[in-house]
Amino acid sequence: MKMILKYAVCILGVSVVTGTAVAEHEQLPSLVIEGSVTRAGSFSTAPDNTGLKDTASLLERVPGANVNRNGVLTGIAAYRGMFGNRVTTTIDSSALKEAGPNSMDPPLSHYPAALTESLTVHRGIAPVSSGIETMGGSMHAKSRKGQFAEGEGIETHGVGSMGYSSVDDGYVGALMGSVANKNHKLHLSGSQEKGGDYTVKDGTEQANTEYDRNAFSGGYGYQRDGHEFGLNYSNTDQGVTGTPALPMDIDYVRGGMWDMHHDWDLGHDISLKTDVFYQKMRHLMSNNVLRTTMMPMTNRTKVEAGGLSMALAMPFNNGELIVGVDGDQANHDANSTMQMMMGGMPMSTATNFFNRVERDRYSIFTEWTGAVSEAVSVELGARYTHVWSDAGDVSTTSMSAMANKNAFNALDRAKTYSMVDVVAELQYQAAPELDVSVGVARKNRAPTYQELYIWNASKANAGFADGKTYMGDLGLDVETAYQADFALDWHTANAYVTPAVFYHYVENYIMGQAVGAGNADLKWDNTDAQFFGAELEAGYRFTENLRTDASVNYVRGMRINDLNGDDDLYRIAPLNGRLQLTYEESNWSTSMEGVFVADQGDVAGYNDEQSTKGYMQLNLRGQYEPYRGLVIATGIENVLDEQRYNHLGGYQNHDVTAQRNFLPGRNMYATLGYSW
Ligand SMILES: [Cu+2]
Repeated sequence: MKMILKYAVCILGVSVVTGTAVAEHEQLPSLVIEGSVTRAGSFSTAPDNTGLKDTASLLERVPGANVNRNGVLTGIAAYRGMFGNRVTTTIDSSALKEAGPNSMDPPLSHYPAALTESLTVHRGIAPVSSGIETMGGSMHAKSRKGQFAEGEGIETHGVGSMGYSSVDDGYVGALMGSVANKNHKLHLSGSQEKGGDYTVKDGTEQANTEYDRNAFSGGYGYQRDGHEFGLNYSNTDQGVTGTPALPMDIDYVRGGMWDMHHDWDLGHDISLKTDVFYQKMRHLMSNNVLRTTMMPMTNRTKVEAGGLSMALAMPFNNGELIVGVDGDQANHDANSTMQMMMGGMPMSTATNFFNRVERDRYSIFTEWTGAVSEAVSVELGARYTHVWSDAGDVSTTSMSAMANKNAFNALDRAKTYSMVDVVAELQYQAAPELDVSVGVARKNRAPTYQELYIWNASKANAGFADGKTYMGDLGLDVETAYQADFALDWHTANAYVTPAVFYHYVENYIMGQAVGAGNADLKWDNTDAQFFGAELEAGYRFTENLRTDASVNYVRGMRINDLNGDDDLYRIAPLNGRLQLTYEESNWSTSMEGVFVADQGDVAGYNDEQSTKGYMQLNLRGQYEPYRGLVIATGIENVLDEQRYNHLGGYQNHDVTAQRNFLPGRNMYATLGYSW
């Protein structure tokens, strides 16, 4: 649990490693948090041994990234002020879909942190090759799958870990093992996490934060003569888990995903990469599984989805040319029930809210990356995407929803969108220790099914958690962002400084507006918006054993042509930073980490977003490796046990007039990990 961010900076294929990153990584396999800024501008982190539950939590350590936290296991990825469906998240190269319409199960909740090998975030403007609809960024999680044998015989590898956290009386246990020779590999893994409501200062509990998740996965891999093939199945079985920022909690999310990969080396530096996935998941949520209510509601949902990506890479004109096709299809259904007292009589209604909703994407792209001179390299990409979506007729037994139902069923709901994304990035090695990168792009996103097809006031709005009811709009246009990004990367053997600034202008930005909302508070509508901000990371190694690392993130999101000066966008992270001091010896290390979060007063007026106070947090961590592969770690988070709120954490019981959800109080954790 080295809390340092390690930098492997690659310039035109030459790796310059700052500090002792490589040596230590070999010593503590997959247990260090590591960051790498590469030429293509991606940042990778790996779960450490701090007993992290949610892979999305790692994003809080990625420059420019953050997490909209609706529950302990419900972390929605945010990057530079954009979140949810604007940010592409893949799991093992699969564009996993959420089972529910309120993003209770965002893609990163599919795999527990203990079984995640790495999370890679493309910094700045995401390449077109990194996914469909990457307007707000692109990130990729990779699960642990063991490894092929390097020699002739049979090798077994694995990772086992267990951890305990005091703040929620929670435990996590995970085991992954693989048996392989150099051609065949079998792997199997399983994990269990369970915990209660976490406590805030003085032992008060934050309601609706208990969690329960089991996961297992297994697969087969094959490699020989230029082929690498893998077939995997992963299963999620999440039980009763709180999402205090949302109107309901999770009863369950169950189901699995199949994914298949084939990398084919055709010789002459030509390769063909194929990824296929299929998923089927069911989900039940209700407002009385963890809360008490006079009006019990449930929502039963399911998703069935699949996708295919193929990318052919070949040498072209001093660089590499990739030509690819991607496509996926997703089908969503949601059925809700509601009970209430009408004139002293219990009454219940059933509503088929989303019926055979489908959203399909077909996309082709080409991207060239290469050197145009000794010091300058370029990435040029273009992608064309066609999105088709439709929704079946809905039904309801609720009298008050009848008119909206009839109106919706009478409409033509099939929609098509065509989008062209273009990216140009330039990397310039201005000096041996200074890299400059400049990027411009045009990126798009088509409306989601929730934005199109919510036909009666609903809070199931892809995890917005703003306490408002929303209405969809079949007339929505595609969002188009014009993006510019500028970053410097200065690094020597003992120091690094990497400032970055960006500006995005978004045409037809989709957000809630009060105009024409019918029986809802807000209706999705197009407007224009801008995002700008900066990130800075810096680090310095004082001695062989002592180093410091720091980061600062700032982002502002504003509406253009705002009404009455209400120009701030919703759920934008406050100014925040981290400062770490790390002391490390060959088999032990300790670190002190300060987290700084400023007040957030730039809040949205249209949905009554509340401002938050800033805070500081102190974390102390230590770890010891008594012998190779065995790591014992312990630490105290929020040492001063301060009571504070997460601006991105939503409101208590989804009530915008209530306080925000508390962040956990003082937490002592201990973990034991063994890898072989
Ligand atoms: Cu849900």
